[in-house]
Amino acid sequence: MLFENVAVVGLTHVDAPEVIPSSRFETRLAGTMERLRLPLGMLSQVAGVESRRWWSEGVKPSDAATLAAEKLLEEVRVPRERIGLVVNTSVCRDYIEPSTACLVHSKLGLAPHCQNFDLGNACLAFMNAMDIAGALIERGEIEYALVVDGESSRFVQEQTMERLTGPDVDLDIFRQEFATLTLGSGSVAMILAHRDLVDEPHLYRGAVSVAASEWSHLCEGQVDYMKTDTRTLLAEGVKLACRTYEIASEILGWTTGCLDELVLHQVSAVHTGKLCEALGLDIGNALLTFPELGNVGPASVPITLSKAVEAGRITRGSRVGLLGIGSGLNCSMAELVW
Ligand code: MYA
Repeated sequence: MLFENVAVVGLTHVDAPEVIPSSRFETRLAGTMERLRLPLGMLSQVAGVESRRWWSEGVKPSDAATLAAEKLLEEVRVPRERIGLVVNTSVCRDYIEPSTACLVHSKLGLAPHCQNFDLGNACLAFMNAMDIAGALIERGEIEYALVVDGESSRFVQEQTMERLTGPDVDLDIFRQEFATLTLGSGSVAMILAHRDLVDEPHLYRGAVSVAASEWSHLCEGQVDYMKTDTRTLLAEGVKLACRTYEIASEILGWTTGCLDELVLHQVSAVHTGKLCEALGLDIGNALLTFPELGNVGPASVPITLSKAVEAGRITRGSRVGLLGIGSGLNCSMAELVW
């Protein structure tokens, strides 16, 4: 989906308060890892995830998302009654029903005419929501759209460690659950609008997406359990990213070195290295947040974008590529002209 008139008004993130180093997980799992002859330090040394963050006990996904949304509304001063859509994109949710978006709508005191719904597509949902919001804005259906995401990896990681300390855990079980330990928590919010409503618009040019749903079984998650075939996911994920990049290059006019900043879905050091090698991209153009935050699911791309802006890596006129991928597998690549 490509746009002529859609702008990002602003975005912001909130870091969850508790820093949980990977060494804490590995101390807990040391007995199992020694028994299975797995090297200690894999999370930080091989996956490159040194730590992740957790919300305090009891913080719900809607609380986390609302924190980011309130911070953003304070920063951009968009009148709440002019927001026509709020989409929550988190994998984590307060309940199966009602939607988490509905809870955020209520906590923010948004208007009755403001549509609210969840959009679920694993790690890709935030980028998908930017497209849905963009389409409604381009058609003139709404003035402002708010996209939020609040992830909490605490419960699934506590449950995973509990299981992995069991005496019956074998190498296959450990390998299937390893990726769960790379997850992290955080929240993010973005407001989009028609470019004419914004003084200095950051243009959202749109995205291309490619599906490879024959690989939908490679990473399956429940509230307390996630099973991942890490090796096949890496191989097929990189292949899909290569196919998507080819189409993005054609449709968005990407040429070697034309993007000033690459905002990547944050999985691990191995994934980032293989992706950049396969696409011929300069890893120096990408801010890496997985070492400190782990994989924050659909919040990874917008949190990394927000941190790159905050760090001054992205300035007015920068061409920014958003490279997202999610279990399914689905891949989207998008461009912002900041
Ligand atoms: S889904 C979440 C997916 N997240 C992960 O998979 C993160 C964790 N994975 C990794 O960091 C790497 O895959 C690891 C393997 C480090 C696991 N459990 O050569 P190798 C050991 C325990 O196969 P690598 C999502 O985000 C083992 O000792 N130990 O390793 C959405 C082995 O020795 P041996 C394991 O491939 C979709 C040694 O490592 C495991 O280099 C994302 C070396 O083995 C394990 N599971 O790394 C789609 N595996 O050989 C993918 C190996 O003797 C996206 N070991 O057994 C791809 C592109 C990314 C960005 C895209 C943007 C567009």
